[in-house]
Amino acid sequence: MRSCSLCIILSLAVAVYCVPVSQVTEQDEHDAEVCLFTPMCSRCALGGTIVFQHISEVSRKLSEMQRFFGLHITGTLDADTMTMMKKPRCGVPDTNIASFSTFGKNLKWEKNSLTYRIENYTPDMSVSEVDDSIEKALQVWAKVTPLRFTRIYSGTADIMISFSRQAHGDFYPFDGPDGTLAHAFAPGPNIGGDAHFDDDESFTFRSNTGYVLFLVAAHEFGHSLGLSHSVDPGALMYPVYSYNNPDTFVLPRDDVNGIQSLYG
Ligand SMILES: [Ca+2]
Ligand SMILES: [Ca+2]
Ligand SMILES: [Zn+2]
Ligand SMILES: [Zn+2]
Repeated sequence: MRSCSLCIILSLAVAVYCVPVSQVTEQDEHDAEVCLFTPMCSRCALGGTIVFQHISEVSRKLSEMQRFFGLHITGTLDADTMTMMKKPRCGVPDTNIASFSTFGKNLKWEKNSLTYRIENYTPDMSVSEVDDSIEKALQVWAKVTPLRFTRIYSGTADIMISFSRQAHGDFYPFDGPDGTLAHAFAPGPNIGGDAHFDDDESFTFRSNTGYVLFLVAAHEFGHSLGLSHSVDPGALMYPVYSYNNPDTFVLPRDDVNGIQSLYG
Protein backbone atom coordinates (compact mmCIF):
# COMPACT_ATOMS: atom_id res chain seq x y z
CA MET A 1 0.00 0.00 0.00
CA ARG A 2 2.59 2.51 1.15
CA SER A 3 5.08 1.56 -1.55
CA CYS A 4 2.83 2.70 -4.33
CA SER A 5 1.15 5.63 -2.62
CA LEU A 6 3.16 8.07 -4.70
CA CYS A 7 1.98 6.42 -7.84
CA ILE A 8 -1.64 6.89 -6.87
CA ILE A 9 -1.03 10.54 -6.13
CA LEU A 10 0.60 11.17 -9.45
CA SER A 11 -1.98 9.40 -11.52
CA LEU A 12 -5.18 10.30 -9.73
CA ALA A 13 -4.17 13.10 -7.42
CA VAL A 14 -6.13 11.28 -4.77
CA ALA A 15 -3.85 10.10 -1.98
CA VAL A 16 -1.61 12.44 -0.05
CA TYR A 17 -0.29 12.47 3.48
CA CYS A 18 -0.72 15.28 5.89
CA VAL A 19 2.58 15.80 7.64
CA PRO A 20 4.43 18.50 5.72
CA VAL A 21 8.13 17.86 5.22
CA SER A 22 10.80 20.35 4.27
CA GLN A 23 12.78 17.96 2.11
CA VAL A 24 12.37 14.79 0.14
CA THR A 25 13.19 11.92 2.46
CA GLU A 26 14.82 8.64 1.57
CA GLN A 27 11.46 7.00 2.12
CA ASP A 28 9.84 9.33 -0.43
CA GLU A 29 12.50 8.54 -2.99
CA HIS A 30 12.21 4.87 -2.25
CA ASP A 31 8.46 5.07 -2.77
CA ALA A 32 8.93 6.89 -6.05
CA GLU A 33 11.45 4.36 -7.26
CA VAL A 34 9.41 1.36 -6.26
CA CYS A 35 6.48 2.88 -8.02
CA LEU A 36 8.39 3.87 -11.15
CA PHE A 37 10.38 0.73 -11.57
CA THR A 38 8.00 -2.00 -10.53
CA PRO A 39 6.71 -3.37 -13.80
CA MET A 40 3.39 -4.59 -12.44
CA CYS A 41 2.22 -1.95 -10.04
CA SER A 42 -1.24 -3.23 -9.26
CA ARG A 43 -2.37 -0.03 -7.56
CA CYS A 44 -1.21 2.37 -10.23
CA ALA A 45 -3.85 3.63 -12.61
CA LEU A 46 -1.23 4.10 -15.32
CA GLY A 47 -0.16 0.46 -15.22
CA GLY A 48 3.54 -0.14 -15.10
CA THR A 49 4.31 -2.46 -17.95
CA ILE A 50 5.85 0.11 -20.25
CA VAL A 51 8.28 1.59 -17.79
CA PHE A 52 9.70 4.49 -19.78
CA GLN A 53 6.36 5.65 -20.99
CA HIS A 54 5.29 5.43 -17.38
CA ILE A 55 8.17 7.66 -16.24
CA SER A 56 7.41 10.38 -18.78
CA GLU A 57 3.75 10.21 -17.81
CA VAL A 58 4.69 10.62 -14.14
CA SER A 59 6.93 13.55 -15.05
CA ARG A 60 4.08 15.15 -16.99
CA LYS A 61 1.70 14.69 -14.04
CA LEU A 62 4.28 16.21 -11.71
CA SER A 63 4.66 19.21 -14.04
CA GLU A 64 0.88 19.66 -14.18
CA MET A 65 0.68 19.58 -10.41
CA GLN A 66 3.57 22.05 -10.06
CA ARG A 67 1.86 24.40 -12.52
CA PHE A 68 -1.43 24.16 -10.58
CA PHE A 69 0.17 25.04 -7.26
CA GLY A 70 2.45 27.73 -8.71
CA LEU A 71 5.61 25.75 -7.90
CA HIS A 72 8.84 25.76 -9.91
CA ILE A 73 8.08 23.41 -12.83
CA THR A 74 10.76 20.73 -12.87
CA GLY A 75 8.79 17.58 -13.62
CA THR A 76 10.72 15.93 -10.83
CA LEU A 77 9.99 15.19 -7.20
CA ASP A 78 11.56 18.12 -5.34
CA ALA A 79 11.04 19.20 -1.73
CA ASP A 80 8.35 21.85 -2.44
CA THR A 81 6.35 19.38 -4.50
CA MET A 82 6.61 16.72 -1.82
CA THR A 83 5.42 19.18 0.84
CA MET A 84 2.39 20.10 -1.25
CA MET A 85 1.59 16.45 -1.91
CA LYS A 86 1.44 15.70 1.80
CA LYS A 87 -1.13 18.34 2.76
CA PRO A 88 -4.65 17.26 3.70
CA ARG A 89 -6.93 17.86 0.77
CA CYS A 90 -9.91 17.00 -1.34
CA GLY A 91 -9.73 13.83 -3.44
CA VAL A 92 -11.09 15.36 -6.64
CA PRO A 93 -8.22 15.69 -9.19
CA ASP A 94 -6.86 19.17 -10.03
CA THR A 95 -7.57 19.74 -13.69
CA ASN A 96 -7.56 23.43 -14.46
CA ILE A 97 -4.79 26.00 -14.44
CA ALA A 98 -7.02 29.06 -14.15
CA SER A 99 -8.70 30.76 -11.26
CA PHE A 100 -12.21 29.41 -10.60
CA SER A 101 -13.14 26.67 -13.00
CA THR A 102 -16.06 24.39 -13.77
CA PHE A 103 -16.26 20.81 -14.98
CA GLY A 104 -17.79 22.24 -18.18
CA LYS A 105 -20.71 24.52 -19.00
CA ASN A 106 -22.98 21.52 -19.49
CA LEU A 107 -22.05 19.87 -16.22
CA LYS A 108 -24.58 21.71 -14.10
CA TRP A 109 -28.01 20.97 -12.70
CA GLU A 110 -30.80 21.90 -15.11
CA LYS A 111 -33.07 22.76 -12.19
CA ASN A 112 -32.71 25.15 -9.29
CA SER A 113 -34.49 23.05 -6.70
CA LEU A 114 -32.30 20.20 -5.45
CA THR A 115 -32.78 17.56 -2.77
CA TYR A 116 -30.21 16.20 -0.35
CA ARG A 117 -30.15 13.30 2.06
CA ILE A 118 -27.76 12.53 4.92
CA GLU A 119 -27.44 8.76 4.73
CA ASN A 120 -25.37 8.21 7.88
CA TYR A 121 -23.41 10.06 10.55
CA THR A 122 -19.84 10.36 11.79
CA PRO A 123 -19.33 9.39 15.45
CA ASP A 124 -17.10 12.48 15.83
CA MET A 125 -19.99 14.92 16.22
CA SER A 126 -23.57 14.98 17.46
CA VAL A 127 -26.36 14.39 14.94
CA SER A 128 -27.53 17.99 15.28
CA GLU A 129 -24.00 19.29 14.68
CA VAL A 130 -23.71 17.24 11.48
CA ASP A 131 -27.17 18.35 10.32
CA ASP A 132 -26.30 21.96 11.05
CA SER A 133 -22.90 21.77 9.30
CA ILE A 134 -24.40 20.25 6.14
CA GLU A 135 -27.30 22.71 6.05
CA LYS A 136 -24.97 25.70 6.49
CA ALA A 137 -22.58 24.36 3.84
CA LEU A 138 -25.39 24.19 1.29
CA GLN A 139 -26.60 27.65 2.25
CA VAL A 140 -23.15 29.03 1.38
CA TRP A 141 -24.04 28.35 -2.26
CA ALA A 142 -27.77 29.09 -2.02
CA LYS A 143 -27.01 32.62 -0.79
CA VAL A 144 -25.37 33.63 -4.06
CA THR A 145 -27.48 31.65 -6.58
CA PRO A 146 -31.12 30.79 -7.30
CA LEU A 147 -30.38 27.26 -6.01
CA ARG A 148 -32.59 25.92 -3.20
CA PHE A 149 -32.00 22.76 -1.19
CA THR A 150 -34.63 20.53 0.39
CA ARG A 151 -33.75 17.74 2.77
CA ILE A 152 -35.35 14.34 2.34
CA TYR A 153 -35.11 11.42 4.77
CA SER A 154 -35.72 8.43 2.50
CA GLY A 155 -35.36 7.52 -1.15
CA THR A 156 -32.80 8.94 -3.55
CA ALA A 157 -31.85 12.61 -3.33
CA ASP A 158 -29.87 14.54 -5.94
CA ILE A 159 -27.08 14.97 -3.39
CA MET A 160 -26.57 11.83 -1.31
CA ILE A 161 -24.23 12.47 1.61
CA SER A 162 -22.37 9.70 3.41
CA PHE A 163 -19.43 8.94 5.68
CA SER A 164 -17.32 5.88 4.97
CA ARG A 165 -13.83 4.40 5.24
CA GLN A 166 -11.45 2.92 2.65
CA ALA A 167 -13.28 1.20 -0.25
CA HIS A 168 -16.90 2.32 -0.22
CA GLY A 169 -18.50 1.31 -3.48
CA ASP A 170 -16.99 3.72 -6.02
CA PHE A 171 -13.60 3.61 -7.75
CA TYR A 172 -12.02 6.03 -5.26
CA PRO A 173 -11.27 4.27 -1.97
CA PHE A 174 -10.35 6.50 0.97
CA ASP A 175 -6.87 6.34 2.47
CA GLY A 176 -7.14 6.27 6.27
CA PRO A 177 -6.40 9.29 8.50
CA ASP A 178 -5.41 12.57 6.75
CA GLY A 179 -4.49 12.68 3.06
CA THR A 180 -7.81 12.70 1.25
CA LEU A 181 -10.60 14.11 3.42
CA ALA A 182 -13.57 13.77 1.09
CA HIS A 183 -14.64 13.82 -2.53
CA ALA A 184 -17.74 14.61 -4.52
CA PHE A 185 -19.12 14.04 -8.00
CA ALA A 186 -20.11 16.56 -10.64
CA PRO A 187 -23.82 17.11 -11.37
CA GLY A 188 -25.56 14.18 -13.06
CA PRO A 189 -27.80 11.17 -12.43
CA ASN A 190 -27.08 8.44 -9.87
CA ILE A 191 -23.70 9.08 -8.16
CA GLY A 192 -23.60 12.54 -9.77
CA GLY A 193 -23.72 15.27 -7.13
CA ASP A 194 -23.05 12.86 -4.27
CA ALA A 195 -20.55 13.76 -1.53
CA HIS A 196 -18.49 11.21 0.43
CA PHE A 197 -16.54 11.98 3.61
CA ASP A 198 -13.62 9.90 4.91
CA ASP A 199 -14.68 8.75 8.36
CA ASP A 200 -11.08 7.95 9.28
CA GLU A 201 -10.75 11.74 9.75
CA SER A 202 -11.66 13.57 12.94
CA PHE A 203 -14.43 15.93 11.93
CA THR A 204 -15.39 18.79 14.18
CA PHE A 205 -18.11 21.40 14.48
CA ARG A 206 -15.88 24.42 14.98
CA SER A 207 -12.57 23.41 16.60
CA ASN A 208 -9.25 24.09 14.92
CA THR A 209 -8.08 20.59 15.78
CA GLY A 210 -9.54 18.08 13.37
CA TYR A 211 -11.29 19.13 10.18
CA VAL A 212 -14.29 21.46 10.33
CA LEU A 213 -17.06 19.48 8.64
CA PHE A 214 -18.79 22.67 7.49
CA LEU A 215 -15.68 23.79 5.56
CA VAL A 216 -15.00 20.39 4.01
CA ALA A 217 -18.68 19.99 3.07
CA ALA A 218 -18.99 23.49 1.60
CA HIS A 219 -15.99 22.70 -0.64
CA GLU A 220 -17.41 19.33 -1.69
CA PHE A 221 -20.83 20.80 -2.48
CA GLY A 222 -19.01 23.18 -4.84
CA HIS A 223 -18.13 20.05 -6.83
CA SER A 224 -21.67 18.68 -6.43
CA LEU A 225 -22.88 21.84 -8.15
CA GLY A 226 -20.30 21.82 -10.97
CA LEU A 227 -17.17 23.63 -9.80
CA SER A 228 -13.72 22.09 -10.10
CA HIS A 229 -10.65 23.28 -8.19
CA SER A 230 -9.35 26.84 -8.18
CA VAL A 231 -5.67 27.78 -8.18
CA ASP A 232 -6.51 30.75 -5.89
CA PRO A 233 -5.14 29.76 -2.44
CA GLY A 234 -7.81 31.99 -0.83
CA ALA A 235 -10.70 30.25 -2.59
CA LEU A 236 -12.98 27.71 -0.93
CA MET A 237 -12.41 25.58 -4.05
CA TYR A 238 -8.64 25.46 -3.51
CA PRO A 239 -7.93 21.72 -3.12
CA VAL A 240 -5.96 21.95 0.14
CA TYR A 241 -7.77 22.25 3.49
CA SER A 242 -7.17 25.30 5.64
CA TYR A 243 -8.95 26.28 8.84
CA ASN A 244 -11.42 29.16 8.80
CA ASN A 245 -13.74 30.19 11.61
CA PRO A 246 -17.09 28.73 10.51
CA ASP A 247 -19.01 31.46 12.37
CA THR A 248 -17.52 34.27 10.33
CA PHE A 249 -17.00 32.43 7.04
CA VAL A 250 -17.83 34.41 3.89
CA LEU A 251 -17.67 32.78 0.45
CA PRO A 252 -14.60 34.24 -1.33
CA ARG A 253 -15.10 36.26 -4.52
CA ASP A 254 -13.40 33.65 -6.73
CA ASP A 255 -15.99 31.03 -5.69
CA VAL A 256 -18.90 33.48 -6.10
CA ASN A 257 -17.70 34.20 -9.65
CA GLY A 258 -17.38 30.47 -10.31
CA ILE A 259 -20.85 29.44 -9.17
CA GLN A 260 -22.52 32.47 -10.78
CA SER A 261 -20.88 31.56 -14.10
CA LEU A 262 -23.05 28.42 -13.93
CA TYR A 263 -26.26 29.53 -12.23
CA GLY A 264 -26.37 33.33 -12.46
CA1 LIG B 1 -26.86 11.92 -7.05
CA1 LIG C 1 -8.10 10.30 4.56
ZN1 LIG D 1 -12.21 19.41 -4.15
ZN1 LIG E 1 -16.54 7.94 -2.74
